[in-house]
Amino acid sequence: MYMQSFVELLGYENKSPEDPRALNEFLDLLIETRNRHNDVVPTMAQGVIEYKEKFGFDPFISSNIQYFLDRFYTNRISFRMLINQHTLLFGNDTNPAHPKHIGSIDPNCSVAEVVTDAYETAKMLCEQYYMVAPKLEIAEFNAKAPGKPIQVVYVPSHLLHMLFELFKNSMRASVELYENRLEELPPITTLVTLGKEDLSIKISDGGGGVPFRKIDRLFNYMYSTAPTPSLGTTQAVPLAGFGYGLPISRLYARYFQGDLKLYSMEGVGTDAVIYLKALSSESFERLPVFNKSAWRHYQTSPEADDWSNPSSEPRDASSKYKVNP
Ligand code: P4A
Repeated sequence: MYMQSFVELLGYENKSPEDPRALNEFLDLLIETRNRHNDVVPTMAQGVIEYKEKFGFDPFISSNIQYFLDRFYTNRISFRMLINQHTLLFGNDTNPAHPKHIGSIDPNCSVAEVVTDAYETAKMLCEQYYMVAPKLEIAEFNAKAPGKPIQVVYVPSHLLHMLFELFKNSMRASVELYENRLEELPPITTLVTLGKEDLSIKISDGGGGVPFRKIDRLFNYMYSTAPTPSLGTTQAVPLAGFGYGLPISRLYARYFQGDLKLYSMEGVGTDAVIYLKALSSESFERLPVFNKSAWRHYQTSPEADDWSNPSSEPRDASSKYKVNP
């Protein structure tokens, strides 16, 4: 797929952007290319499943897969964004629903509106599956311009993707913890804040939390890829996807120099925080580069652990995980 797309797009390398026919064909090619790559995430997930079935889980392979897929999906986010910009700006005149948007960018993205939108969508799924959903409470604190609504130059679809994922997690944790005392189901609270440098969005739930030891797993592609119960069937499990929701959401946040962090307190609940840059001048895109240092990542084999391990002697360098003995 990538070979075909690359070769086809190279066919336009020397064509003039002034030629309206070439421009129209290029537009069609971009749309075709975008469609060809629609199912890349589940396809790669299937690859990870098949690897795990054959070889089992391996911490060295897992860290290489993590490194590779983070870079691969960042690249995909980037060129889908470029394709979307091109097709939206060259395709039709203006987006009737959002005349002020520049392609997929909203120069005045109201964060609280996207929060509400993401919550409502997650709530619908949650109610379909559990017959109930936690309430939402939103608060804003604008430290830069007290009292003014919080806006940012951003891609609303990226923000919606991240928030939707976090709301699904919070709803699932909350409803499953309170299933026998639903009248006590705690609300999900959201705090949107704006400072000089950061625009932060915190989603807090009383869903019982995750032990600290298990937090990294929620972002791990290899660990969280389970043979999905719903592939090819109509009976989907609404609040669980491929398990790639969190790692890919974090890539969306990092793509414009932000981040996504989970702060969980086991026994109580989880705070998920999305950090965005408040200033568009600092939201330049973050892209992987391929160089010696990237290559070294895949070549470096794990040496003996340099921290003590209560259950065994430190593993020596001839371990089974070593790739280049
Ligand atoms: N407690 N807290 C969370 C989860 C549990 C949680 C959870 C059991 C774990 C896995 C999952 C969904 C929820 C939360 C908010 C988050 C993340 C995890 O943003 O309450 O599916 C992947």
